[in-house]
Amino acid sequence: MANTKAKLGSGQAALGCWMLIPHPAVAELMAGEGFDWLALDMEHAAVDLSVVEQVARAVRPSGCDLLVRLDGVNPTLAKHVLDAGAQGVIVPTVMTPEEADTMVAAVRYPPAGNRGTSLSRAADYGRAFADYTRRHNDEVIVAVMLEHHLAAARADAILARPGLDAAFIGPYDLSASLGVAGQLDDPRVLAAEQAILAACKRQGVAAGYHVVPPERSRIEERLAAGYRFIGCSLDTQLLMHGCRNLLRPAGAPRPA
Ligand code: 3PY
Ligand code: MG
Repeated sequence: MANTKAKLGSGQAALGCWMLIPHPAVAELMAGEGFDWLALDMEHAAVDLSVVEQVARAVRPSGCDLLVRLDGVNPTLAKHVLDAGAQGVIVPTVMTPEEADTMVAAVRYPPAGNRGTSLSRAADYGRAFADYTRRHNDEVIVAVMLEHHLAAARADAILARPGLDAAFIGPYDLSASLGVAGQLDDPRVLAAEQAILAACKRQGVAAGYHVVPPERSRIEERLAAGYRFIGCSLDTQLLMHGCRNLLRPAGAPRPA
């Protein structure tokens, strides 16, 4: 079973990182540092399916799980990324229980769902067909992103749907939905986050949060608050802050 699924299912935290740089070397390097999962972003980065497949190859030797953030509530894309070898999907901007159901069904083989079988890379081109097909429904990871205030208001109804491993807050979109894009400390944003966190706890779904600044203390704060599926910054921010720390240790942006 995937490490991330086992941790989330047993009440532990699974720490990952987002990837916007679509290159297997970046994935290999980051996976080797011990993240439980990496999330390759097909919503906001120039990632195509051939990159998903290359990244899937690059991360597995270290036991890291590859998750792919889809471009929306997109069952067809979910099938493609799982066939390429991803262990699961992160679905952005889920707004309703029906959308959650659609995606839970999309990643599972019949009779539980409607994913098509194949002799794909995920099934070792057919050599592992029986084994992969038998185990897959229990092992696939599905996280929904709740990142709109209307989704926060219906979080219990969405998260009560069966088959969800985690609910991930996207703080930027959540703040944008409230008319305060990027103001992550706005009281309305914080209240919506609390509503989602509380619903996660009530419904037994791991709460997730994207901590964007690459600062350990912020990750610790979220862990202490009860979040268990934490995106620890992203490759581009790690690189940017690494450069700044070398050139301007105070962290100031580049002077104009
Ligand atoms: C957001 O903040 O909206 C995100 O999607 C973070 O990954
Ligand atoms: Mg978002």
